[in-house]
Amino acid sequence: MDLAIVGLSAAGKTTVFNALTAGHGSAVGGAEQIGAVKIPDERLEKLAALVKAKKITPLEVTLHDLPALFERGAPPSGSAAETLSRADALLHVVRAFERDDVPHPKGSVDPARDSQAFDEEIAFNDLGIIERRLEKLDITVRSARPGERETGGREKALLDRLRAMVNEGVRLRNQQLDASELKELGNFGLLSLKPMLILLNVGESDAPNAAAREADYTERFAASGTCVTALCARLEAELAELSSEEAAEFRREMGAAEDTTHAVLGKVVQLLNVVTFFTIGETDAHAWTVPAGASALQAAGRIHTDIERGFIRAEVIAWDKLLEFGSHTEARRHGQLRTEGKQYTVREGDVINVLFNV
Ligand SMILES: Nc1nc2c(ncn2[C@@H]2O[C@H](COP(=O)(O)OP(=O)(O)OP(=O)(O)O)[C@@H](O)[C@H]2O)c(=O)[nH]1
Ligand SMILES: [Mg+2]
Repeated sequence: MDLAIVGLSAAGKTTVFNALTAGHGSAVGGAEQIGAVKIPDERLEKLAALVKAKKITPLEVTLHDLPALFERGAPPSGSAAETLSRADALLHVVRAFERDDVPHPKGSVDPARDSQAFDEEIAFNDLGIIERRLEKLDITVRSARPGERETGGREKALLDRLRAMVNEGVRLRNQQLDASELKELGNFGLLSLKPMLILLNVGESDAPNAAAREADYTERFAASGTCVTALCARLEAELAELSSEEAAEFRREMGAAEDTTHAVLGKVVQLLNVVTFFTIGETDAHAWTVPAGASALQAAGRIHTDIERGFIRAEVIAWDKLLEFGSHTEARRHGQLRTEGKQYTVREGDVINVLFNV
């Protein structure tokens, strides 16, 4: 899962990156930093303990700390544009902290304004992409053979529809486009299609009220493709450098919520509309994701293409059922270990063992 951190300059993007990665980023080209964060999962830890797995592989999010986008109206370019097009979601850091020694590029702190303005920037950016693609299509369709003309016509109809929506101020990420349409749009790098987590970066004195701010903004901005969270990035970045006991003590003193950074990552998973499944064995207890609605065959492909190719059947059990029975053997004896075929729809928390033959 790839997450690009975006927002105005001095919004606190790098501070958020440091808070989430505990300062473990590495510089890549340009002004970009990259860092991986593991998402702790209690279910996986319990399963690992059950089978005494030597290794635990939780879900991982790759974070990209980018420089401010759309400065002086220029669209993203170079490595930033590439990172954005590959990102599964955007983490939009919106400044809500006041600080005289760190000027806000717009002269005042107004998170609702900044959030709206950023959406307008990406809408404008995407309109440019759509227009250019439509112009090109127009030329190819006119000179195409009948079969190709039909495909081109379908794409044109889709782009015309999107253009109308973007023009009306609709945020495409909150629309239910169907999978084939999304696939068709996959290569264009439309930013307004990316799910977005809006992160309100509140000041230190506001940290105890973060939950209330989050609730307020959730009501105003959240939708199917948009989530909201609030935290004080500077405080979290400092806490990330302490031991967990010290950090907990500090949080109590500050009146800050527990484990804010993990909560943020949990929201990312929620936003991406994926389900988590597990494979467990003595060597590795592993968490994986597939898009919601994915089949057992797709899950097999996530693990390894060979396993997908040689798929015979899958043994499936819910993680808590497995813990309840204590082993696959016991679960099978009680008829709780199910045998499923390729078409089975993976459920959240399934423990899957794919039997395959290559
Ligand atoms: N008081 C306070 N200061 C913060 C907070 N978050 C960030 N800052 C400060 O704001 C300044 C800018 O933060 P950065 O994290 O560098 O912001 P950025 O968005 O990465 O900025 P650019 O990369 O220059 O676009 C730094 O001096 C931070 O210490 C916060 O939650 N509270
Ligand atoms: Mg920065």
